[in-house]
Amino acid sequence: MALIEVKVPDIGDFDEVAVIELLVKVGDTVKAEQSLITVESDKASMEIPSSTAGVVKEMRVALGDKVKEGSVVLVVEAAGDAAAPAPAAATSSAAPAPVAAPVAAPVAAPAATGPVEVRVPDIGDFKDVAVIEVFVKPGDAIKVEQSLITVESDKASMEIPSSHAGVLKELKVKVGDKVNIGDLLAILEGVAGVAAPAPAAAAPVAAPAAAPAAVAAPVAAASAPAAAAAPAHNPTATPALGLPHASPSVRKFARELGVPLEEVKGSGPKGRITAEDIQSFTKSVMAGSLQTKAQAAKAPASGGGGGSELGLIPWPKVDFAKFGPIERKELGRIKKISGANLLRNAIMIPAVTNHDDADITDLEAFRVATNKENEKSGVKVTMLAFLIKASVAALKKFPEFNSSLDGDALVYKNYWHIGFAADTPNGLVVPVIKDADKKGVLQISQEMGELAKKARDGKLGPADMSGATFTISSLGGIGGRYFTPIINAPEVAILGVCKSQMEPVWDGKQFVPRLMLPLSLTWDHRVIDGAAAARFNAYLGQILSDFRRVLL
Ligand code: CAO
Repeated sequence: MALIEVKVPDIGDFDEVAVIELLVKVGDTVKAEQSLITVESDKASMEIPSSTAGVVKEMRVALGDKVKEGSVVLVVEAAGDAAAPAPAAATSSAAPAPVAAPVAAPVAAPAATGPVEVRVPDIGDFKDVAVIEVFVKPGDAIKVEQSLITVESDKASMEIPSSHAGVLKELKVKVGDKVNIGDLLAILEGVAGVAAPAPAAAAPVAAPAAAPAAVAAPVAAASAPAAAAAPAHNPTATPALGLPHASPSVRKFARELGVPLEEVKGSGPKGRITAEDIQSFTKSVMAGSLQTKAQAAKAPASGGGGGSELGLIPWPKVDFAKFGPIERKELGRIKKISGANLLRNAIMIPAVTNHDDADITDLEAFRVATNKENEKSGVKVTMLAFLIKASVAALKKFPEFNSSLDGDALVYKNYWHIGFAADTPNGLVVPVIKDADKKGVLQISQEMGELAKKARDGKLGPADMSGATFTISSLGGIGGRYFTPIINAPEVAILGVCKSQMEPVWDGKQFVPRLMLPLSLTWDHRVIDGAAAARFNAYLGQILSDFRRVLL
């Protein structure tokens, strides 16, 4: 089968027009007259149709390329002998009639002496084309060639320029009106020194009779193709390949902002996209209430932003099933919510973690003894309750750890509500012991037990989980040495605790066995300095090693 170059036909006055849309790609089967690309000048856009049917083998133009009559658009393998046009027709060179864009009046025309009528120039075979935009209003000072309105057929849109300069006295058309050649658009009042064109010059240069073999003519080219140049033009056709309806100025506006037109919902007649649609689309994307397809494609499978807003490379997309059997499970509600919060806090807080050890030998002995004594009461005193009490003492000594950033100000809180991370079958939650400073270790232990049970049963209410000024995350019952907990914003610090163990500690004379508790304090460097963090940890360690200090 023959390979045929499809070329840009005679598109009239247009020279070096930009390719703004590619409507087909390699491998597509195209019909004769199917639109292949859209080109655009500063005043009009038009679709360039195929001169032949077949399969696209090669694209010879890319977005942004400038083309003119004779430029090869693509190479098609003809569908069959019957469908393959004669070479001359296939290259489109013989196809369309010379056409011309609406041309404004020459400036040097005789001066106007009174009101001047501006009429629809010869726009080729266009009949009853709809006015889709009106750019001017009575009182406006109009320049020669200034666009007054945009008209649109189903394949092309074009702006109609003024043939005269003057002040717009009366506008004779409105959006939705259908216009034809010669229709009165506007009445201008001549202004001093303003040229009025000779009637003949006001109309664009009409296209001569069309060439007969016009299959490759730009269908309804905005530059006023001659009648027979677009024989297969279907006035009832919907836009080709779902191409959005938008005037050249709107397309330009969208391109300037990087708005993907095909994703904008048009609010104009027949779904036409207006400048306002572009604006509201942009606003929605900026506000985060809308994602473009490109943004969505970059998002990780687990949802949320893809990091593109941070200039990160896209999240890796791996077909895990390629490497072995897999099972896919949706994240639970708590994981989804906490995940988003953790991500924000990890990214937005310049966090540093200090690790330290506290000698809790005596405290643990005291705790065990207390629990023995209180066996009958049913309330078990936990190490975490002591940690909460000790933390309150440290927070009181170092108040910035109990604060929150509010813009450029620091809000110091004169209450001490301590959150504790609780592991539940559904995920991590953080219930809060309110007014821990006013409660004894026994009461804290009891409340913690109740809150931890509520957490496991999924019965915590928002009030149980709000208002914390500092959080403790204890993995002590599980194991591990140190970790780096993530701050629970808007708090500014969090204490991570791991499993205590007996260690040989040098007492100045000898190694003695001591129960050492690993502490990991993460703090917000915008609020807290490293020295303060080290002091906080050291003070906390002192309290834990001799709990009587809490009373001081
Ligand atoms: N070192 C050594 N042992 C410890 C310890 C420590 N720091 N802290 C607690 N333990 C031991 C206790 O002695 C107890 O042992 P026994 O059963 O022998 O008495 C056991 O661990 C359980 O401790 P506990 O009943 O006192 O519970 P807890 O106060 O430590 O923990 C709670 C309660 C709700 C915090 C816990 O169940 C939990 O969910 N922890 C996980 C928190 C978490 O996931 N943090 C990570 C957040 S970041 O992802």
